[in-house]
Amino acid sequence: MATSTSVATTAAANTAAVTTKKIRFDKELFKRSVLYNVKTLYRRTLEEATPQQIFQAVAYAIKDQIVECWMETQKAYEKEDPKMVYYMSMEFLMGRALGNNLINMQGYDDVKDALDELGLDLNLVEDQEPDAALGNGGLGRLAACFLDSLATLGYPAYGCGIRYRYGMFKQEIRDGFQVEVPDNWLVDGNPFELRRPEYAKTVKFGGYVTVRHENGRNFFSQEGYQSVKAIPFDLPIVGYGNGIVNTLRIWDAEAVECFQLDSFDKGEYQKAVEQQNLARNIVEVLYPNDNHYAGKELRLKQQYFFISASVQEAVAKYMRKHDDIRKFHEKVTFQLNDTHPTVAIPELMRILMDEYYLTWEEAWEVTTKTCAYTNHTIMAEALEKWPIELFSRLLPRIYQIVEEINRRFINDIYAKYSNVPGVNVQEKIRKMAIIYDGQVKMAHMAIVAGYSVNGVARLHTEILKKQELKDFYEMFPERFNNKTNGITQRRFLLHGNLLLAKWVTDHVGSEWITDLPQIARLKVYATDEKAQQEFMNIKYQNKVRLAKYILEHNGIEVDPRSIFDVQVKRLHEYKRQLLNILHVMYLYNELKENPDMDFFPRTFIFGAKAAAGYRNAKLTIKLITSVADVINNDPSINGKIKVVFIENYNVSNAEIIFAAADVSEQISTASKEASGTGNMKFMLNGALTLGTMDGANVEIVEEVGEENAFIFGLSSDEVINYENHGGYNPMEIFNNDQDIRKVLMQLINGTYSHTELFRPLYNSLLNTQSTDKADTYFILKDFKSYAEAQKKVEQAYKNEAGWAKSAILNVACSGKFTSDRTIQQYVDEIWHLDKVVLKKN
Ligand code: 26Q
Repeated sequence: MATSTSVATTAAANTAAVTTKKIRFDKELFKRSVLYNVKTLYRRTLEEATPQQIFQAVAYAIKDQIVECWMETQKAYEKEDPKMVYYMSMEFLMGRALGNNLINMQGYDDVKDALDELGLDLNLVEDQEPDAALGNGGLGRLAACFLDSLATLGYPAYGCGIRYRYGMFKQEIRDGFQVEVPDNWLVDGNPFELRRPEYAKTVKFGGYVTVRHENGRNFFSQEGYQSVKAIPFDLPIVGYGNGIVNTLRIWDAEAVECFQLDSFDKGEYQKAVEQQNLARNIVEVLYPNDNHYAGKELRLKQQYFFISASVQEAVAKYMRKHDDIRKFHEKVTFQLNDTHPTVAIPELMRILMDEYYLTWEEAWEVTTKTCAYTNHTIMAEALEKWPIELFSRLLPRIYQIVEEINRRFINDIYAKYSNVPGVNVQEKIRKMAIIYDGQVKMAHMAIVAGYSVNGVARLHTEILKKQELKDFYEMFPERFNNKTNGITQRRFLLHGNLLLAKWVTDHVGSEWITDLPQIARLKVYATDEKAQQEFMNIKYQNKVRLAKYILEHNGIEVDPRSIFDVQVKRLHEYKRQLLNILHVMYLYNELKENPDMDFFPRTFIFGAKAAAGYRNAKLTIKLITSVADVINNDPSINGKIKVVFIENYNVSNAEIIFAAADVSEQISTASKEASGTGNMKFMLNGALTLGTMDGANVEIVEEVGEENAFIFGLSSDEVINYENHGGYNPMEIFNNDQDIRKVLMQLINGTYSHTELFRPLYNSLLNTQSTDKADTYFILKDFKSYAEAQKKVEQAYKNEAGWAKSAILNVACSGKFTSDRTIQQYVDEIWHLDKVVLKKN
């Protein structure tokens, strides 16, 4: 793919054309390479090889091609020495690599043909690859989309993360309940990864700190600690059609010393076993919590483990080329994906002071110019607060540094506010301190020690500034900025929806692949009858594909002519899957009472994983599957409603689901969903949004027009206003609305299960038993408005031309929501990187 190249960096956002490099695909060579790989890896012929072995052979053949460009790119970075961004994240929800790499190498069709000639189906080969599910949901998938955009735009970037032995659990539905099954994604080996033992680092935990005073300053040293060796594995991130290949570096843990087999000293042996166990535990499994903080010691170990290794490597790499560590921030920036990687701040301070002997002031100058923080939530229960006892025991030197950051920050608050009339400075300190009430508040540290704080959608950033982080915004207004999320159209349209991608290209050319706003040229086709029919036909074929998937996986038959109404996302009370299923129960009641009513057939599709310990979330899954069982098996409604719960929602089946959706359910309680990114994937695939004015829905509606979406419910201001006045009284609604009362009673009267199973859900909405607040997510409050919006969906769908028009306009107006735009804004407004262009000689 690459020939010999020269390099040039260009100013950010400038006009220099990126030389398009297409893989020079040699079909015969590729076919020989696949056959050769099957032979050398497995001692088999193609006919004897298992499907998994064939996948491995194909993947290795592709990797060989990627490696050329990977080396070229890294050589170019080495030579040009551009500023780099390190995207630090506990999660990278990459999904499968093979198809994505082929798409970005512009080799998908060629490889498909070559495999055809070998009698192989590329789709089936792709299906053999396990998802790299190293993430929970939105935050992790965002990191993956960002890496795709960084490579495609030609920006020098590293992703830094953890090589979990077990990623996000596989979800099985047994007897209607979620069962978590371990995801042993590495069993067959990962053909795309490269182990790099030459870059291993040592990470220290526990022990105590000694101080030595010499030449008028203190020297700190951690003693009596336990060490873990961090070994990096590199994964290639292929840019689209530009020959650039960036790196995602994920760290594995190993014991520092291996067993001394000749050592029968009991203490030594014990120590070796302990170190082995410590190392194994750290990277064993991804915590499956989404938007919920769990103060687990192992989680903090994971955080420090990959951050210490990544920061050490960033510093070492910088020092290989430069001699003045005081200018580190000119060549390096760290983007912290939520607070999870925030120990990067004291870790960088530690290295600068304890290993490079900078003064506090010098180290602070560098650190605060290096670190930037992205906030992904306003939900109080998701904020990380570590108990001092745990934090200081595990990271004694790091804790000292955090204490000093806190001490100095409190002095700053005091200096700024102690003489301001009307300001209670003690109150400010109580609210803003990094260490308070026995806890270390990671978000406060990330704001105080960074140069940028960003929210992930306009509304979210405004709420941060006006409510959650108001005091910090007042103190550091220049640090706050918005970066509305985006998604990569290359995975979620070009790869996930081949039919629509081709249709778009046939109508407006292929520029949209790297310049999504060009897709707006489709607007003229929104009212074109032929285009409408073609569009609806493609949607139908994608619905047939999903119906087939559902039949295979769920054994449920669904009608592709019905409205596909889809809610796929993590299960959380604030996302209100409960509102959706209660409405289904209501519709079913209507239909039972009035079998001849005018009703357009509807398939309600859900997909969601619940955190393993989240009772109400898991019960909601059981409610959905129970309602599905009753409704799907009731012949009296003639199949007018079907309810499907898709097992194990993940990146791979998401591509099939988005392509087939008519209606995109984005129904979070206003103010709670920071952005959402699924909403964008649906829009790009021509689904209409049924949603609240929350997160990025606000901006989606702004782009496509309210007439092409279905908006309902309380506004974020109304929600926040209720919250500030002690909530609202759902009992009033229950008492006055017959329909709602009937549905709620069905939760506890045995309609869908024995009477007590769903009692906790009933209680969460009404709470007749305790003094806890009821319906904290305003489900009953928004119910009527939601039901009305759903009625409008049905009316709109009956007008096929009108629906097609709106759907095409959704595709056409999705340009803003590419992660290419988001990344360009990070580059221009936060990171200030230069593009690297590979030029053919
Ligand atoms: C924290 C501490 C201990 C264990 C787990 C966690 C943890 C893990 C994952 C906390 C939060 C998360 C994930 C949060 C997340 O995915 N947030 C979503 O981020 C998206 C990208 O910005 C937004 O679009 C979504 O609105 C937001 O919910």
